[in-house]
Amino acid sequence: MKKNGKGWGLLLGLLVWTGETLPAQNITGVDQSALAGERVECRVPGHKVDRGGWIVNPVPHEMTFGEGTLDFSKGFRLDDRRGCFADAADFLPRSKRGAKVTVDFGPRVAAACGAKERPGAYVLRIDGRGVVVTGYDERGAFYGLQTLRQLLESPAARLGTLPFVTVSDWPDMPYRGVVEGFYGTPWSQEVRLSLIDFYGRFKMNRYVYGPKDDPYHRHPSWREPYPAKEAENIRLLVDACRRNRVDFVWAVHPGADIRWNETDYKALYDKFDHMYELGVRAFAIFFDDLFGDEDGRDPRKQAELLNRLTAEFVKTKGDVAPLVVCPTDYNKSWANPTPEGNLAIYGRELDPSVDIFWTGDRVLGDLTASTTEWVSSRIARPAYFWWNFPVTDYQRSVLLMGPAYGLDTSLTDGDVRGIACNPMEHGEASKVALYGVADYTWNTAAYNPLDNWERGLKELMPGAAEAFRTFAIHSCDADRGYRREESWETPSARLDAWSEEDARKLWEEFDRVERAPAAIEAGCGNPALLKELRPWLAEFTKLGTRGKRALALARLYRNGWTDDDFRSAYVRNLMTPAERQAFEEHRSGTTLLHPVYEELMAAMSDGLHEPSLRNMRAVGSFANVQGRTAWLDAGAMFDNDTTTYYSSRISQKAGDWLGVDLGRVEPVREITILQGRHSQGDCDFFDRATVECSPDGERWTPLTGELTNRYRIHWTGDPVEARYVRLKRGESPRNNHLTVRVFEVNGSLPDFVIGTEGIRTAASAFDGRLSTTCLVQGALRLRVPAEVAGWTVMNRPNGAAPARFGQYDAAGNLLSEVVLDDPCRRIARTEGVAEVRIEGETELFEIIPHPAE
Ligand code: LOG
Repeated sequence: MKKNGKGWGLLLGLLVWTGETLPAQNITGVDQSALAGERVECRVPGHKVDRGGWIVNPVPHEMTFGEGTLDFSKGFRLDDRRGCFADAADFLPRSKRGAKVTVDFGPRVAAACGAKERPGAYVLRIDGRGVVVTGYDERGAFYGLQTLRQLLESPAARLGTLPFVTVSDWPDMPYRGVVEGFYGTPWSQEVRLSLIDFYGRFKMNRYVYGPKDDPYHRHPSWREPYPAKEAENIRLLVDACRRNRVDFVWAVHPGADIRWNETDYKALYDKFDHMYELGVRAFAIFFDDLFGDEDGRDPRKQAELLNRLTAEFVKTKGDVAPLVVCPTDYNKSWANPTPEGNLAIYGRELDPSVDIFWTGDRVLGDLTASTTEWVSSRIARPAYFWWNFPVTDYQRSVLLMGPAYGLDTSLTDGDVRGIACNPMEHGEASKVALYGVADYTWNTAAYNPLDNWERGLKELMPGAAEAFRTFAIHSCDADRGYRREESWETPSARLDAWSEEDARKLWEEFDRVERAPAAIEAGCGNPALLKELRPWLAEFTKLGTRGKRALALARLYRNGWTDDDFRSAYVRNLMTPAERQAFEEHRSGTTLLHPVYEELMAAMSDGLHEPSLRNMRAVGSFANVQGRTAWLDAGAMFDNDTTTYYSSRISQKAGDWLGVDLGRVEPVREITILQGRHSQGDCDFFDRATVECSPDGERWTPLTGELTNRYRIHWTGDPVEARYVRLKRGESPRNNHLTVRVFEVNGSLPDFVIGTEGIRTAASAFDGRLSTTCLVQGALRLRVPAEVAGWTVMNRPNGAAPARFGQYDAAGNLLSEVVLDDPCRRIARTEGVAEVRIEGETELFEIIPHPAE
């Protein structure tokens, strides 16, 4: 491959940010003013806090450090007064001569040391005599031990001493934990066990088991007992929960096919009994997501069932927790607000012991004072908040690794019973969010989302915390649904609002992005977590690489470099359809990093446009038609793909039109237009429209009469000499947007294309869009009109066997041949050529036939 000195310099520039000023070349069309890029404001509440090396999560309510330290270099001697913490205290290195650790609980001892009179409260005292953990109850003592464990695991404990300290602590909300309530692959037994330990370690106390894809939880098999193996697994989960002082709540979802009769009551009772036999002591019934006219939706019948089970099952057994129900109206946007609504009926008729789930103002929503007030005034009790975060079942292509925020810190247990957090199907990765939920529900007023997130990342991946943070900060938003802050520390970059400083920072961030996955692979230390992250990490590296390159290219471009070496490097940095698909399946950087790449590449493609025989461009009355990034959108009308479309993004009005500029006058024989995002009842179209054409963009001739309510418009007729074709809006009260999927003139292909054997999406090679490709596995044949002086061919060379560009005479003799082994080739016309053939295998981004001067 031919490379001159300039080319090497350019390629080096793609690898490192040299910091040197580039020599300006012929600067064209780029605004050179050094404006700052747009900055992203972080709206995550909170700030990082220096905790002096002593990290305890949830953050304790009261923690008072004294003078002095306790030496534990000889280990510990456990005095387990009630004999129930041998397991829970196994983190203590034991020795007879070690420091004494006394663990006890009960209202009497708790009162003596000033512990709060509240379930789960404890006091932990460390002084010269040793360590004393006193719980108000058994769980309180267990929590005190968790605090002790975390102090020992804290960075500051590496010196072999603990500080003299008194911790007085208690949970604010009675329910703290998780609902496994998502659609998709339920967690594996290993992940569930690992999570249950995690709940215990961070003082969460509830695991509601209700995976939508467990057939024994829902239809068809909710009535049937679990088969032996699954039953044994549940038993093991219950045991693990008991060890971790977590209530295992088994949920059933019978609504889709339940009949309100004795047979089904009995079936449910027996299923509960079967679960009771497996050790389950807490139950929930879900009536969410019933969208038809199922009998199961009836709130009165639901309340009757819960009341009867409360009386006949819960109270009779004596050791079963109050039931929990998820109503059919589980969020405000779907709820009937009236006294006849589901919630008000529960408020009046449902046994007051029963807890009621609520997801907020929407399915995916914040926990706010207004939503808790709204619901509790109807259900006549505080709701149990089902938080649909970080669940991703509505957008499985992302991981939500950002801070847990959107939780009002002024709420108390009088407003809300607590949180059941609905996580991702990726249980290990969900621990970042759970670390936050644990903290919020325990010490609500002091909850500091950003600080919690910083601590959580270190807790979960101490061996690669920085790299994990880089991955997490760019993996926060799903791009739809529950919108989250993402990439808030990274400046953006735009070609027309360039800041050298921001561009450098962004380049450095892309560099960290590129390197983070390797660091995570090396330092993660949790194989199960790594397994979940891996598909995203693979894409993350690639995102970093192409982002760096796009920035380096943009910098050169701004200095006027658009020569063939530049074009080659540019084409190399385009994504193939396969790469795009892989990215779409495992996305990160959806709000900033990837859009920066897309926009820079799109903006540069404008400058790489060359005079072509066929340069289809969208034209129209809407401002975004000619806009830089919208050019990509408008181009979607020419890409032969009916799933992509141009959208005006603003209301249509009198006089609007949209059309195509063919670049030269051609005989127009056929026009196909597809309006709307789809052809069934979409409102984003001109419901009255006329097709017109023009040789100069000024004098227009109608080709059709006024067409009414037509999504698909097809015109053929005697050829008309025209350069412009447009769809013009007729008079209509409609003010929707306009979307157009297809705008084809003379078929999707230019008239000089004469053969497309073994070619997929040939139009993409002529659509003026470098982001679309045409797959060649055969021969693409082009006629060579007299006015063609040569071609630019942009392709992704097939490394092993590059395609060939052959020029043939009228008799079919090969006159010249060029091997397409460089992404950008400029080829001159050979004397006597009549036809061009591109043969072999390649992905063509664009072929541009140049008209002679
Ligand atoms: C489902 C839930 C799902 C979530 C997020 C509830 C009560 N039910 O819209 O299973 O994981 O949304 O997609 C839900 O939230 N329904």
